[in-house]
Amino acid sequence: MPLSRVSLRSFLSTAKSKLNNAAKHQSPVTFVIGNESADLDSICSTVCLAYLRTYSPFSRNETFYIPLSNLPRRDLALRPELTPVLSHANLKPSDLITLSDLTNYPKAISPPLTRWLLVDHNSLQGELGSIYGSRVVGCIDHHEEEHKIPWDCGPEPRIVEEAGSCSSLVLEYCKPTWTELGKNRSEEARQWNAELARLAIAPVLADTANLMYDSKTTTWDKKAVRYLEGWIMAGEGGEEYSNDAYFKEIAEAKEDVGGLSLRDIWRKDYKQWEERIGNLGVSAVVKDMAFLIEKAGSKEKMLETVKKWGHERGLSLVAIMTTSHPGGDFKRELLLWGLDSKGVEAAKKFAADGEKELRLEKWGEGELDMEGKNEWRRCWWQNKVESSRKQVAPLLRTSLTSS
Ligand SMILES: [Mn+2]
Repeated sequence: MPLSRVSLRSFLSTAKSKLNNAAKHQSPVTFVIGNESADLDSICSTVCLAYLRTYSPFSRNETFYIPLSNLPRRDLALRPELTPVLSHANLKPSDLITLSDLTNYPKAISPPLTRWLLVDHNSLQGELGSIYGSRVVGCIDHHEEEHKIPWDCGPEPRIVEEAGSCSSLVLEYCKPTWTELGKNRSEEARQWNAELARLAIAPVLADTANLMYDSKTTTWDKKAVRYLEGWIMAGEGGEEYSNDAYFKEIAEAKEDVGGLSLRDIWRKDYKQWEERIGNLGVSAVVKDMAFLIEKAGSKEKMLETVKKWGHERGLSLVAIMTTSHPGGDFKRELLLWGLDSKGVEAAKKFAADGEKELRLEKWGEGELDMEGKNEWRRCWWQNKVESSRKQVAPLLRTSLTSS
């Protein structure tokens, strides 16, 4: 018998108590978990997939999927864009389930009792990965295939496809479920659909710049927006909804990082890869170098915080990728710093190979560049603006493993 549907808010509060019970009694539990950068896409995709899987009318069992945001609770404050999105879904950041809700983290529940469904990544990283990596039962993702998940996932999805947002792939997979649930046209059900759709559409709009970002937007994203706006408009006050206004609201909230410290800005949208030779960390930042320098007080002070961050994370290679849109032009900058001999070698290799591929151009007069014995640093304008971290990080990883 499928479980009967409730609002998103009740779903999350039930999930929280299910999780506590499972930890207390060491009973079986199924998680849906996003990636470690825990951005809007990861968080919204996780909640939507867990919700629709749990209440699927096609479900033959009563599996409850617990949506886990892959970050400690205090880091929710680093995602200012979450607040407006969640509020349209009648949720607050405190309703989300985070790593801080796992008692005795990371060894919360004995691995054989757990099943993990990954969204927005296809390899469980970090401490969770080393403990629960073998318990992954499926994924829906739009990153490079890491060949970590079994090809046959039985009743769970195993989807790795190109799309602007992972949420579009989640929606495509769940569409039959949602359409079936949507046959209930009660006022309450229509409101729940509108709230869920607000959550699902937010990362699609944010990651494709309201479908205007040609090199990122795929058919999945366009189809998702068309489907989701239908549910939003059918909800209360839906006549007034516009994708454009919602996108602007999210984009403005996302860029509101003035209140954060530089260390928080580095760790806000951060990914780390641990290679045999050394660690690579890449921060994506929604403001340009000029903003960061101004915020720090000087170039030296800004660089000092980058170095400190790299050391804190034990990195051989640290990179800061910025985005900005002065006068409406979309721009990218890339700061790359080799912090030890391996990192220096890799950074030089990346510069030699990547300069042409990413159309890198010296930033300013090269005043952020540096060549030391065990350190090497470059800052560029990245003129191939369509390459985000998703494309740049694999190049950095290759230079680290092949140097
Ligand atoms: Mn994503």
